[in-house]
Amino acid sequence: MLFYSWQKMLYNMVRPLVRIGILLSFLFIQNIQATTDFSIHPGKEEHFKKNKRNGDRIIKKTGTDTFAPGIAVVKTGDAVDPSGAPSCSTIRYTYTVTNESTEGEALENVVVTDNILGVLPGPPIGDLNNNDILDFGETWSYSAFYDITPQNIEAEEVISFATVEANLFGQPDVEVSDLSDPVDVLGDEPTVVNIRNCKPQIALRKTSEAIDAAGGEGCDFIIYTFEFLNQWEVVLENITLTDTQESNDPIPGPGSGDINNNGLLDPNELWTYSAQYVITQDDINAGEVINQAMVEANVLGQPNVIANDVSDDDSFAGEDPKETNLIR
Ligand SMILES: [Ca+2]
Ligand SMILES: [Ca+2]
Ligand SMILES: [Ca+2]
Ligand SMILES: [Ca+2]
Repeated sequence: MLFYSWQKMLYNMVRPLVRIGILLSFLFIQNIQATTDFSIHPGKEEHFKKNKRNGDRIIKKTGTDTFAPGIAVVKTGDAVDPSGAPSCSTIRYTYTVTNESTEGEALENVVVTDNILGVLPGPPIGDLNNNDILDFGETWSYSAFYDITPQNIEAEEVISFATVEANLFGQPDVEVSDLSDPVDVLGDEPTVVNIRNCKPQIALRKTSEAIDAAGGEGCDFIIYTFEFLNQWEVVLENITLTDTQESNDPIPGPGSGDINNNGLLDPNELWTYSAQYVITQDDINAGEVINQAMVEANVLGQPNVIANDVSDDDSFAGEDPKETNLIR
């Protein structure tokens, strides 16, 4: 959850700054409006004066009859690949930029910046007259793909936001901006993409039986049985089972469980391995053998997205080492 907290913290840090930035721009606009040359917007001087009283509509939607250039960006995200199929590798973000000005003002120098993707390249879809100006009534949309990281998968979600900046057409000093919202042109909330289904989970149980050379209960060998289960919805590959008792060499297997025989640990497959350990005099003197196994795998095609688990002695949930009692 570290990444989640970091994202959230960053967002919480940035949000007030952006708001302060918007406010400062707003105050700045109020000052420059007093001296703005209105010759390029004949008839708008009165509106600017009203605007000075009522504020930028994007900052506070107060006035209904003000001349207030405004802009909004709505950012949505889905964990899909470029074909649109569900994915745990990429998120497609879509940014919808609207001209929220109150009296048909045009906006230029539109720049959309994402906190995880940087400045979005254009051209956007929706510049109907192809003049690079966000005319009143136009809705521009951008899209971009984000590569999901192992940290994102660990956090089970990706939290992000975008900002849009522009200026009133012909007036570089009259700036407008907005912080994105996932739904509402008036909102400023982060976009949260849930990738909980992408988190690989594997669970390992290790049981044992001490036997004699003839196969009955005894102190010659320990037969270990390792069972592990893919508990999530993604396919795992490169499955490696090791044990503290043995060398670091992986234990060969599986003995059973690869139902479709593809060498991959598919969702809900339960693989079973077994290994035999020769009991030593030291073990007998100690009265028990204690050890623990670990299984590790990665998501198919994503070597950096690792699932692993340390064995429990009687369940798929715990982390207790296996104690094999040798006292007869
Ligand atoms: Ca246009
Ligand atoms: Ca907003
Ligand atoms: Ca399989
Ligand atoms: Ca465990």
